[in-house]
Amino acid sequence: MTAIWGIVNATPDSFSDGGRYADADAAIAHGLRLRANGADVLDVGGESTRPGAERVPAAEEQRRVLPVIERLAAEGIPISIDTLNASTALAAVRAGARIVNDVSGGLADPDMLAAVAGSGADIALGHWRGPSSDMYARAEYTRIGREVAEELRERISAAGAAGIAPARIIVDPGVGFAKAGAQNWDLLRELADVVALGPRVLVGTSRKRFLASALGDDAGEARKDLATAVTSALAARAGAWAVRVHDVATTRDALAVLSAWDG
Ligand code: PMM
Repeated sequence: MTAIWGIVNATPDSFSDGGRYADADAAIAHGLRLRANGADVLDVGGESTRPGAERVPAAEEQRRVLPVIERLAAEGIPISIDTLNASTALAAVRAGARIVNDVSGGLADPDMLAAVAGSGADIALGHWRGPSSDMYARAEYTRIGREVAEELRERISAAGAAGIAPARIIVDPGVGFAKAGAQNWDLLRELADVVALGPRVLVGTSRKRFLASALGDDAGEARKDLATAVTSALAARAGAWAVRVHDVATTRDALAVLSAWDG
């Protein structure tokens, strides 16, 4: 069955003034809830990669994520670290993370692939064409599935050249990264091109902006989570090995229904 990656944001909660320990405690509690709801992996991140997001210094990113990773890994939960920084990836693996989730596929930090190679961790390589601040300027495709697969193939080669064994590689088509609106639906429809590359495929659609073209602009979180469960089940049907979601319980149910349907 398709695995579920639960998203744990170790970013400051702008609605609380509880300070750093309160933020870490909240992220840990959230991770434990997602695990109880059926997450197979917890994906911990300390820097937003959303469109238009500004970069966070690596030292601050590590201050946010390391206590959270240490605690959740100590519970025996498989952890991935969502980062663009090689130094954060290494520190996270030392703290117990088993997978490095780099949405840039090793492009943002020239040291990333070599660092992961030496660490023994698996790596998820995302399809990426540049920083979140201006990624829509690069959202031009003629046949998106094939182009994304081709660009991911280059990242797989680069990871291999850096010494990462093929069995340690996961690829991710990067829904929302340098893709606007309907391009994301086209990409999901053509997911077979990415699955055909060979490595395990991770797909992240959770609460993303493109869902509005199905639901309307005013859909709240609950409706976006339902839409995410549907897109995640469809991605699973199309061959995804794992899906990355905020609301684990809804997607868990959708995957269970898919599995019952398939018998
Ligand atoms: N999307 C976001 C962050 N990290 N990692 C992977 N592997 N795939 C994704 O699609 C992905 C990611 C951005 O979404 P968020 O800010 O809601 O977490």
